Amino acid sequence: MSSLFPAVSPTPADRPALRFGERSLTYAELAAAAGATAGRIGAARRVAVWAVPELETAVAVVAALLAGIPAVPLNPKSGDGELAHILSDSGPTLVLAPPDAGLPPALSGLERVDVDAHATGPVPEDRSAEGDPALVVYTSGTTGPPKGAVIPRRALTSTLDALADAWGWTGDDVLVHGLPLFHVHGLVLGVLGPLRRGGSVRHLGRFSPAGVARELNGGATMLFGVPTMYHRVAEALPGDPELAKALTRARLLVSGSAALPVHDHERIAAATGRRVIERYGMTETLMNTSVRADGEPRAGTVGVPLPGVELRLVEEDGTPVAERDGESVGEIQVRGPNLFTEYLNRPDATAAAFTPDGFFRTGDMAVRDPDGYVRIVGRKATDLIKSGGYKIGAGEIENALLEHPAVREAAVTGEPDPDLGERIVAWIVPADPGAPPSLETLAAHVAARLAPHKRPRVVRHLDALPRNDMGKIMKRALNRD
Ligand code: MCA
Ligand code: AMP
Repeated sequence: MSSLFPAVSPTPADRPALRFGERSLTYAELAAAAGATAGRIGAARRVAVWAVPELETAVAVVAALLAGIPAVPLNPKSGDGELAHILSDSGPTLVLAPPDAGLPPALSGLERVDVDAHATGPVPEDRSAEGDPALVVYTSGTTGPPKGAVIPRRALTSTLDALADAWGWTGDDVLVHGLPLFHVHGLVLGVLGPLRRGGSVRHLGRFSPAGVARELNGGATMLFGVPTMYHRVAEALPGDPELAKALTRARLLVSGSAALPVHDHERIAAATGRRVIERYGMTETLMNTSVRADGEPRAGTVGVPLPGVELRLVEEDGTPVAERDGESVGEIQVRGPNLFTEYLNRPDATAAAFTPDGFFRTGDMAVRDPDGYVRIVGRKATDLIKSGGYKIGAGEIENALLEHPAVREAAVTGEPDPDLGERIVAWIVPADPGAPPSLETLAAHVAARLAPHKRPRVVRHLDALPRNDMGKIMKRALNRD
């Protein structure tokens, strides 16, 4: 039996585990398919997973976890340079992919193993220790290429069990979502979460309010999404009684990855009588806090620390912020079994991320209410942008923009956006002021090099970038006026 997934076994045979569109697997079928795949990757050091939103991705990750081999999920929309970086950094032995997936040239040097979702093989004996690496998930920083966060098995079990406690999450729950499967939200919470409970997940392939309505009206009990998805639900509600009915009957609506605007929270509450629960996490920490299902779902807060998570707010000089007055701001630092182990091949970045007493510095700024509820009020780094729930480093985009011949100088910022939370703005000093590059040109240029969610949505032309005496770009001086 697997200590991560006790329910992934040949019995009981007909309990539903996964459904992607028309295709589904019971627990017995998943055990057989993942067992067969595990048998084919047995000696690998690490495996890459071509993380399209399909059944095979879930089978591949479960197979790797059953085999005790760390999995590196790849965004199938990554640019060639991004893929090359992840492959050289993480050194996977092979890539797992659906049989019909076309893989880009950047993966041509890697052995390919096609995942057969209907193969049969035995579940391997569980020989892993809880500190062993389970996943390597790449996450953007302010500068430089993304870093691989090494997530141990203990972090998966502790975070998922803490969420079960906070949300009353059981094997009777049926989760619906349309999140990508190469990040913690969609993969760990959205696929491994239901499987650890012995419940099931229905993946929409692609998010839409209509898909959410269909599944929640057809027996699903929980919805996970990023705020952009809840914004689109809130927009659709006035004209869609089926959607309103669906949300009203759901057991739990959960938002995360970025702040849910109070306006969207209130619109959903007014139309359905249901309040969306927010939880707060990070690739490096998995989940830290949540509003509890049996607690008060107050708009604008991410709730209380999860069981096992130590959370403190600290000032710039490291002094703890003791006040729970809803006003005193400090950086959130966390410690607990939910934390990652290290950034792969980056001892410098790993050391910088932790305090001497083992707390992880999240970079998120927050206050605490008198009853302990955490409210996130900002972020330390202006060079990290959250757009559609994706974390995006300004530096990566600036480097891509500077490769365009029509760009002399570039600075990237995020600005408020009602749908995406923040939209990416490119501030450009054109090489030829008479022929400045258009938004379409630069968006296509960036989308060809990086994942398309990193493309700018707005371009503004300047004669020069504002710089301080040291020559550093003053991003806070860049604004609409
Ligand atoms: C558009 N596209 C392009 C271009 N423009 N492709 C190439 N060149 C272009 N110039 C394509 C895109 O690839 C995409 O294709 C489609 O057009 C739409 O793109 P986009 O506008 O970016 O998508 P959207 O509709 O605005 O997406 C909104 C979204 C998405 C669905 C909410 O942002 C999303 O899935 N967000 C989830 C992020 C997430 O899971 N974050 C978790 C990390 P196609 O249509 O084929 O897709 S945070 C985390 O894990 C922590 C632990 C936490 O707390 O949760
Ligand atoms: P990532 O590195 O992509 O895992 O993103 C983690 C970041 O997302 C956190 O550091 C927060 O800034 C943000 N985040 C996640 N959940 C929430 C939330 N519920 N409210 C506000 N910000 C959030």
